[in-house]
Amino acid sequence: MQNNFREVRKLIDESSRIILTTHVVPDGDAIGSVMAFSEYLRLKGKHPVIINHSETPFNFKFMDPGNSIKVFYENKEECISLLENADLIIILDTNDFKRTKSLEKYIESSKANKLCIDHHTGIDPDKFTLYISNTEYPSNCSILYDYIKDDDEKYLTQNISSSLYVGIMTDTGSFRFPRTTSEVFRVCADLIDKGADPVSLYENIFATTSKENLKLMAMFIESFEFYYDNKVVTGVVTQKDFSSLGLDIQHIEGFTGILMNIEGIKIGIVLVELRDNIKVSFRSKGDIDVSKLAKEYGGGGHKNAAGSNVKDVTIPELKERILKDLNNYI
Ligand SMILES: [Mn+2]
Repeated sequence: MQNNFREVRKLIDESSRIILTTHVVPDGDAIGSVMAFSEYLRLKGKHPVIINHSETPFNFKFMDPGNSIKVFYENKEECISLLENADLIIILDTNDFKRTKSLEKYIESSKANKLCIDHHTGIDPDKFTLYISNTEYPSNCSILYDYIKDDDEKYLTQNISSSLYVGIMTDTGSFRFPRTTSEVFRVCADLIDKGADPVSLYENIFATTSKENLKLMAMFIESFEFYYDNKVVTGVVTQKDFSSLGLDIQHIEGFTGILMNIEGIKIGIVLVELRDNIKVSFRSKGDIDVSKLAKEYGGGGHKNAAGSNVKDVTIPELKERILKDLNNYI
């Protein structure tokens, strides 16, 4: 059963050793969520600790000026002990322990209460003590905005407002994805009134492309192939592409957007070769539900944006399989 804000507040009030975490390769909504919520908890007199599997991507580092986010593999012993001794573990912007990667087994075995606040499909209620899971929200930070405001507007400080703004801006593709409603703008207007600066936040995140990153983008665009009467486009990034430029997965932020900007495209598929699997991102327009397709490959997500990680297959093999499956979608 979906829980309400009051029940969540009570659980937080009763907890003292609180850990926050989010998904692997965190995006703006993930970092915005952990930063905003940890600051809110501190204002409530708590001493939360953020532990993430991944290092914070370089263009979101400015959001954590005190370097407060602990990266699991950098402080393994300490992080394990914090997870084992916690009385509350809060999972934000994902509902799947697997997406916390190296933290998964410690979250699974910890006796702490587990709280999920998230906006993705596919939550397993049995995994959580309490959860707020609402796929209607365009970003997890939008849920946190409602939650914090419902507690007391005074907690919407400039820092918290800025973090929430980043989550909403990035998860709505800078206010152009389908769930960009008038409510999104009402919330962002309020966050700007409370000190979020849309100009500097945007520049910090998006105006940071290096020469190498642009080269990677060029290689990615070079890889485009079109199918189904130019309604489907695929793009590929290989380990070789990454290593030749000294880059990694955090540098492909925004690549799916390039595919979906092409006129007439209904479905975009990005295949990224990682060390031990292939990460596939599915994007679609309108009523085409790619979350079902992602599910067939062991993943999930939203109707228009979903993803999977697939093991023991090459990119050409996987691409061929997916393109065949698309028959049912296009
Ligand atoms: Mn999100």
